[in-house]
Amino acid sequence: MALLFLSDSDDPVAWNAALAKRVPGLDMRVWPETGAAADIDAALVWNHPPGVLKAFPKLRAILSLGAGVNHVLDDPEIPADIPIARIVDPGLATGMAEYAALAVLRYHRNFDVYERQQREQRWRRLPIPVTTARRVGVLGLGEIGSACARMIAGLGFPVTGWSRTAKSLPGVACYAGPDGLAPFLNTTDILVCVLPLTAATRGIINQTTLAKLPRSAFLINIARGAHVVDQDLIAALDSGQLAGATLDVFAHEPLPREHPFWSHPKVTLTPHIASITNPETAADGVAENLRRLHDGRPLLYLADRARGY
Ligand code: OXD
Repeated sequence: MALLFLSDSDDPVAWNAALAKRVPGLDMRVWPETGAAADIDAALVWNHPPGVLKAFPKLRAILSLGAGVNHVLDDPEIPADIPIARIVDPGLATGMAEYAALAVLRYHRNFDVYERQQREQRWRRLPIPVTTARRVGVLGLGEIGSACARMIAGLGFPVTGWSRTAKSLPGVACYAGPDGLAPFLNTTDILVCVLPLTAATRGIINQTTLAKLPRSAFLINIARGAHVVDQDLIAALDSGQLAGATLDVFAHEPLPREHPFWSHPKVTLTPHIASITNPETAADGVAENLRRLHDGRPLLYLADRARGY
């Protein structure tokens, strides 16, 4: 079985070592040194150049190196009948939840204000807010959203969640569907976006939805940049509707140098590091899918092309 490895950011040496332990005899080829195109059975990819996968006539599976598959589905030239699987990795979900919890606590305990005060050499103590009065809303309740909701609820915050279809999560008040979105937003002081990017969720954080949050709410986006209408977010920050935004993902990455987010005083940004797939924790699932492919069994963690995730 030959596996093509193609990523703009993951380490092929670490992946080869992690997979070789689990799939003896695996022949991993790193793009662009692929050898004969007809040898390749499966591709393990992150941000592949559109169109390149159609060059492999025997390709039978596309495995995403991340939890999201929108980077695969965005390629109009991927063959229609090939299964696409995402990574399900407890380490990835924990990393996302840690990032979300850290950003929630930072706003909750006014560290954004203290960072500004330090720059101004200003000594001013703010009251410590009540944890049980700070309502955190998690948009998206899949594996990762549920991990975020559980970790933040574990810190003592009241947590609600919103998802496309109804979900139930112990200790989390769940809202669903278009009708559930406004009541969810109306009671969210800190909004954490962990949605998959689909046609239905693109631009979901916009002037209308931001206006439904209580005044001076916060946004934490660790899903995809295209969930946010950038100019609407900036307008909400400038008007005071939002008190701050922590952004790990952007419509164009790396974020262009001229983008106003870089210098906006109410924006904290990080370079898409909320979680990074670690071969040591993620290789089990990929190895299992390679074994399944080899044995002709159905793959795990399949994305639904029509749903978009
Ligand atoms: C992912 C990501 O999809 O890192 O896993 O964004």
